[in-house]
Order: sequence, then C-alpha cells, then structure tokens
Amino acid sequence: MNTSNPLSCFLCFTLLCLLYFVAIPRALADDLFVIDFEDYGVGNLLETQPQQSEQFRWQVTKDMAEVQADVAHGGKHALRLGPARSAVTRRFDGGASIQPLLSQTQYYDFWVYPDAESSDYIVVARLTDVTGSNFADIHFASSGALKVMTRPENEKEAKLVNLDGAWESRQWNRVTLKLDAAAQKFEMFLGGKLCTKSPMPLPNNFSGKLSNVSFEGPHAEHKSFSCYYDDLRWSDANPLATK
Ligand SMILES: [Ca+2]
Repeated sequence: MNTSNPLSCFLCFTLLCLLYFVAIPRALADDLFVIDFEDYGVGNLLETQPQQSEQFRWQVTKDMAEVQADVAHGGKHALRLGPARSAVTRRFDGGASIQPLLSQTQYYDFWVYPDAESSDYIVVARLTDVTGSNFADIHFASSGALKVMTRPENEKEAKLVNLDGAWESRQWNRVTLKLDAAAQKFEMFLGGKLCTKSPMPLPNNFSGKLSNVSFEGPHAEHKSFSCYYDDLRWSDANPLATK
C-alpha cells in the first residue's frame, strides 16, 4: 500500500483504530463462556440446549440432566443433575462463539446447589486440557469436606487433599478457581473466601486451553437427591473483583 496517497493513509488510520478498539480490549479481558441457562428451554438438557455443533454440545454421560425453573441462582433457569449420580460433560475448545483465552491467568466461577445431605459426595467440577489431562478436580466430600486434586512437589502421583472451608447442603455455593498456567498452580475460593493457604500445584499440566468441563451429581444411595448448577463463567477477568 502506498502510504503517501491520502486514501491509503486514511485506510491505514481506520485499520489501526479498528485494531485498537477490537483487538486490545479482547487481550485485556475476555470470557471463554458465560452460561446462565436462560437461553435454554426447560426440559431434557440434550433437547433444550441452544444450537451447537454435535462435537461441542453438552453430553449426558450418565443418567438424567435437565434444565428446570424450580431452583435457580440467577434468572429463571438452572441445570439439574439427578436424581442419583448423573454426569454431564461439554467441550469448550471450539464450537460457536468459543475462542481460547490469551491470558495465562484464568478464572472459572460457578454456583452449585446440592439438594443432598452433607453425608453425600459430589464431584462438582472436573476440567480437562486439550491434551486430555485432567488439571482440576473439585469434590464436595462427606461431612461438608472440600477436596481438590493436586500433585505435591517431588511426588509423582496426584492426590486428593482437604482444603479449608465447608460446602453447604441445600444452599447456593459459589466456587471460584484461579488458574495460573504459567506457574502451573491454582487457588480456590468458596463463597469468595480463599480456601487454599498458598497457590497449589495443578495435578496435571494446563496449557491455558480448556477442553472439557464435567460434573457429577450426588453419589447418593438415596434416589431423590439432585444437584443444581447456574451462572458458569470462564474468564480472564477476576469475577470476585467486581463484587
Ligand atoms: Ca440461570
């Protein structure tokens, strides 16, 4: 392009403006996804989820999952797993409107309502990297215990360890993960309160590109217990800073 031409100069200027207003804000703060279930219909998750290519749709891997309007954290709809031990999973490494985040510091924030006894056991989030390795595992364990997967320094095997804090049955619990892909460490917050004394090593490598999110409802012997999820957000902006 001949930049001595006034038209070329104008086009260059316009292009630079576009880059500034489109590209720069995207690098500062972005969301991989925000899911509040408000644009989902009520009913079986497999049938009510919005249009999405087959590969990147929610999959129900065990038992029953539905979008319902009886219990919601925000708006009118939330996801319900159960009764019993249902499980769902979805890929976020592609599909409509899904773009990987550029930042190495990322946050996963979600609300979960266990309609279960404190003696029950729920895998509330399990996250997988594009390589297929499981880099985060959060469990609401028996007696209110909070457990996460980590790989302690100098140890080969990842293991579940207890954190400070306790989950509440039949209430909305807010879980926030801060993931540092550069340091390969994470911090976790429950109800906005830090549960990890210091950043903990991830159990497996996280490249900064999320592949898969999955949840499992209560591991209950009782058949009538469920687990609700709402307001799932993956972002490079700290969700707790906006309170
Ligand atoms: Ca909602």
